[in-house]
Amino acid sequence: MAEQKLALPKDFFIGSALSGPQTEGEWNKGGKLENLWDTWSMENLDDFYNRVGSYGGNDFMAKYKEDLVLMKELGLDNYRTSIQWSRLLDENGNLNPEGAAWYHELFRASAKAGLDVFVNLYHFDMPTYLFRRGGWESREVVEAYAHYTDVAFREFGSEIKYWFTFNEPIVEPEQRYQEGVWYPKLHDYGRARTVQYHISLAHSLGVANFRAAQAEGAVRADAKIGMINCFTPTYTKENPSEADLEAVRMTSGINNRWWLDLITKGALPQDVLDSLKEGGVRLPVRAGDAEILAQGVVDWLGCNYYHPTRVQAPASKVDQYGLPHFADEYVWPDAVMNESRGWEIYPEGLYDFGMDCAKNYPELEWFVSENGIGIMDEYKNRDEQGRVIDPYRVDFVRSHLEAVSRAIADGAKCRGYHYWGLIDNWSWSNAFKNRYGFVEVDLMDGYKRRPKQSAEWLTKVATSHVIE
Ligand code: BGP
Repeated sequence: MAEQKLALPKDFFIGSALSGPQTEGEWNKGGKLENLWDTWSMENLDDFYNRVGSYGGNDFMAKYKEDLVLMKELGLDNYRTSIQWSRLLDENGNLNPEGAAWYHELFRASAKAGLDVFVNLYHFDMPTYLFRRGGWESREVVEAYAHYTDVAFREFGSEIKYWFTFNEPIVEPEQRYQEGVWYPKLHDYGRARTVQYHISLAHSLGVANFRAAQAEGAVRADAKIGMINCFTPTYTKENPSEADLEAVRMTSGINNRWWLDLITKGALPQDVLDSLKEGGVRLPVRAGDAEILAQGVVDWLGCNYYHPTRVQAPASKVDQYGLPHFADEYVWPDAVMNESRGWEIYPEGLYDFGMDCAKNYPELEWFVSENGIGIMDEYKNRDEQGRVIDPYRVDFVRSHLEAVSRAIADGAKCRGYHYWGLIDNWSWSNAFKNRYGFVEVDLMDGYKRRPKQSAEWLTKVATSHVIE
């Protein structure tokens, strides 16, 4: 007998996520100011794969009309993008009319194409002039972000229904301040936590501004505010020691619970704060902060899911700077890897996330806000018509959607799924190395779009809600 195919609820939405800095291009046109990606590209282009810097995105500002039609043709009803702070406001925090006009035009064209737009306000794109004033280490920048959100809510409040304060607020602390991967490439656990704390305040001020603008009628009455983070369900060895479980508690505490508590309870997890304090990490807490954080409760959540985290007790409890080190990586011998990206493929993690929410945050509605697979040298696998042949992409999405379907059946309040990068786009310092799209972007042919083989499968699933 043929195996029963799983299905997704009828009102479950399927769309795609993208971001302003990775797609728009025109980095210095229309009054757009430099952000850290532009600055890093200018300072050291060698840090970017094939020396492709931030400047071009995937040419979305030139191609958005055809891209929107393509999204719709492929069966999607909505997509997420982000407003670039460095495009919307000038250095004095005033509206840049050309930047505002672009986003109005994009939202108008999206509605015309029959697509709902989910708008995120910050996607790792710190304006450089604010970085020079301290970036997320500075309260002044937290205030500047709050002002930016207020301008955005009031400018686009009648057009947009789904708003998000941040994409993956855990990533800048880690990549820029802790792991030394992204500009300014620091290795400082304490400064990373300051950044994390300030982003939490910024998020909460943003939510407060949203509520105020909505109460005044400047934002649609049916609009919702959310946050998007990359959640990494955290596992350790079989038969773990107490110390291994402790490593899980703190790793998941910093990456996952910190944000889940903030957005559902308006407070940060006390056990995590206590452990940071014991480890000598001083957060820049001021009187009145608890009241600010209390305003951070959202209407729903986006979960970006790519891979789990596996940890074990650390060999040493301090790093080379004397700061606390809570966990070492655990290499699971059975892990299936996406070798191009170095990320484990583990669909069950999404099911576990759903069950964790159902148990510990039972009121919280959420959706999968990013999920996808980026593959290197994909252009080499083509059929006679020149189409990229990418069965692994179908396998990846199918297995993750199946995990979602099972989670929903078991009580998860998961409302939809956005694939990361329907159309290939610029991936930070990896540039165009790993391709995520169901649609290829040909860099040798004016960023031309060409659906890959997997696109047919996506359309079937998106329109039938049956996981083929
Ligand atoms: C997420 C980001 C996206 C996107 C994606 C893929 O962390 O929100 O911006 O880039 O990951 O990762 P990468 O581009 O690093 O391969």
